[in-house]
Amino acid sequence: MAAPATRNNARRDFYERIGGLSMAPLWESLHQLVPPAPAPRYRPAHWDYDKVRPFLMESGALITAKEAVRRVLILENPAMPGSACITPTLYAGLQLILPGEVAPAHRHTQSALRFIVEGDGAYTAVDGERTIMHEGDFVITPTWTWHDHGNDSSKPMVWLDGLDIPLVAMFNAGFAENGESDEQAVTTPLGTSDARFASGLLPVDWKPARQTSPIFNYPYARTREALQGLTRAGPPDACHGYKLRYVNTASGGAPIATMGTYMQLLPKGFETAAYRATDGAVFSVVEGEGQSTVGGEVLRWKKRDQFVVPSWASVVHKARGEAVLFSFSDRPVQEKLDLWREDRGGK
Ligand code: GTQ
Repeated sequence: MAAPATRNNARRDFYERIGGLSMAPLWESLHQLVPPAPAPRYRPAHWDYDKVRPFLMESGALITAKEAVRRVLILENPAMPGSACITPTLYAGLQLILPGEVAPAHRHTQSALRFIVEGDGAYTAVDGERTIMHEGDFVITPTWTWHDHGNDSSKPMVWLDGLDIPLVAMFNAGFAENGESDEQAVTTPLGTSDARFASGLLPVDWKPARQTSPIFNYPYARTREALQGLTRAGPPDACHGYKLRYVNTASGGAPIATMGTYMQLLPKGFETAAYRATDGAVFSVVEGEGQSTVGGEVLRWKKRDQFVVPSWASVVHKARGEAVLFSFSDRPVQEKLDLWREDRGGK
């Protein structure tokens, strides 16, 4: 072997020459390409609704829902500027729709979830059926379904949009098109999906045509009741408190193929045991206040705040009074690929 300086020069020269053929030496980057454990390049972050809401309302005066198509303030991970991502696989935004407005019909291959943060009575329509939304409801917009949103109530409505935009972009599998009219014709009466699919039963000969749940709206009233029931049924889990996952009753899997959705109740004063998992998750605070220590960083939250926990970051939640947290992540995708892991800190 030559002396180190000569050797390094020879290597640099070699890298330059193979670079001309669009090749690179694996040995210079092997450790980063195949890290010993997840080393996410995004951060924990928190959006205080008291600070966010005035900007949302200001956006309402700047542009109509019709002109904007979707009047949304994107929640972008501060470590990924310009990416429109909250995690490398997930998109999140807060959508505002004012009384009398319509966000015109379109469809895309990206799947969306709506989690209602503020307001009552606006609707979203999917393939000819509307659902009226209330705070805490979780509503799905399956891949490639026509959807428009409207607000026939007298108050602004704000919801958290969760989409698999970055994941679909990674596959370069995105398609989109606009509807012929702003509002879809209503072809299915209000409450039809709920009546047919939402009671843990399915019409006897019904067969799913796709992986998404036949349930359109998972209303908060039922979710809350389920959580309350769980508190009476046994002790809280050390890492999660009382945590439920939303389910596609036809498959047992997640309601949306690409995004898992969860709701958890933390009893008054409860502090979770340290926990980490490979799915980075976006949280929306439904009730109460508290704090989450995420990779050593303390995020203090209260009702209607949003926050993000990166992959493999250790998290400890602590509720002041009783608190309820909604969250979503790419866990179903990781599970399908045999990638998902968790670390319950030995508990
Ligand atoms: O409501 O269809 O936040 O297409 C981003 C893209 C919402 C929607 C977003 C979208 C939508």
